[in-house]
Amino acid sequence: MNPGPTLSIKDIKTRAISVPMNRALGTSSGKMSEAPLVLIDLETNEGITGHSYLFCYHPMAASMMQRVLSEVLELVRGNQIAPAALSNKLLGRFMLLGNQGAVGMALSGFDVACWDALAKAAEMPLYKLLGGETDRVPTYNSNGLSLMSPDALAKEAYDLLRDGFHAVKLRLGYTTWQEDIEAVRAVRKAIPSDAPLMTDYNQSLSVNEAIIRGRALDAEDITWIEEPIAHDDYIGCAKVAEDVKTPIQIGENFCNLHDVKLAIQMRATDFIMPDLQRIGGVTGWLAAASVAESENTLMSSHLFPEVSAHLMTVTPTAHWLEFVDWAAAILDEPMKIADGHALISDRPGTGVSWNEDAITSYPVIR
Ligand code: SMN
Ligand code: MG
Repeated sequence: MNPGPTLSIKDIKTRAISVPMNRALGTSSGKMSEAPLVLIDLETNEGITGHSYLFCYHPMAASMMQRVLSEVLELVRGNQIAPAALSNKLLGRFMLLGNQGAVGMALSGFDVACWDALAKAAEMPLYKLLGGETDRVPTYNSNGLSLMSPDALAKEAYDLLRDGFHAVKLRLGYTTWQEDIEAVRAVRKAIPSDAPLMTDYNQSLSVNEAIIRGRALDAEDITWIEEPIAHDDYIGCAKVAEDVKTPIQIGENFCNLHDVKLAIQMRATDFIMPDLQRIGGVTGWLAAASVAESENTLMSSHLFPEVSAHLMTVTPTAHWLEFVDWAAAILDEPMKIADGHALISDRPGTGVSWNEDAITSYPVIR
């Protein structure tokens, strides 16, 4: 193996743009039709540039994350790219402020760009550098299926299974449980009977309501019920998981290893799905995957399919890759899907690199 040259940090450049979503995401807590993204270019003194992107949830958060990254540059300029050591140093520096939210997200984006640069220097795709073998991972289409009419859901579910997908995720949390069931049945009818169907409440229910709705969903052949209640109410989540047969899925809001460990040990969830940008990038993900392994807990990903796909190949309890196409328009090689799997490209690094013409066509976030 070519260990590649030692890399040192020269500069961190960021740009914030707003990319329209092909299908709006309407959840029980509002509708998003644009993806606010921060693009990170980590330049090294050796001429290799690491790329990553952040999803900001709200355009306002873009400038917050950019600000954190400019502070990170002051702390790491000239340092060797050694992600575990850098992550330790930066988490320590921001400990008193708190490493959740925009701070933690910016640090994760930095970590992912570091790993991209390292894999490029080693002239290997990231999954190979990490010890992975397979270049394809099972994925579900998580675009669309927002809260809408049963007819619109049926049509969209059918459309989402074109282009090689075998599984989809439906957003729930209508005013009544009967409407939730109606939505599930509309989707079920439109997809093959053996197609896995995930559901997501985006934290909209009370514990009691989650138990009522979860029990109703138990008859509907659902792969998981995601975030039925407030994500950090692990006591409440454990009550729901105890009373509902369908597996509960949480994790997109885990901010560190303690969250992962506590949620699993409190039986707050059956499965976990950490988010690359909240869990600490590649470095944080690998640690979370090892907790999931030791607890025999199936682990899926949240957003960022391009990089998460690499990580799923080295996640011992890997379950499902969440696929969204929100960044596809600005990538020069968007992910390919075939036969229910995401295909990882053999390019060195994470495979994330920019389509500069496309980027200039989208509004800059200031
Ligand atoms: C989600 C993701 C990103 C923004 C809003 C909601 C959703 C998911 O919870 O899991 O896909
Ligand atoms: Mg979710």
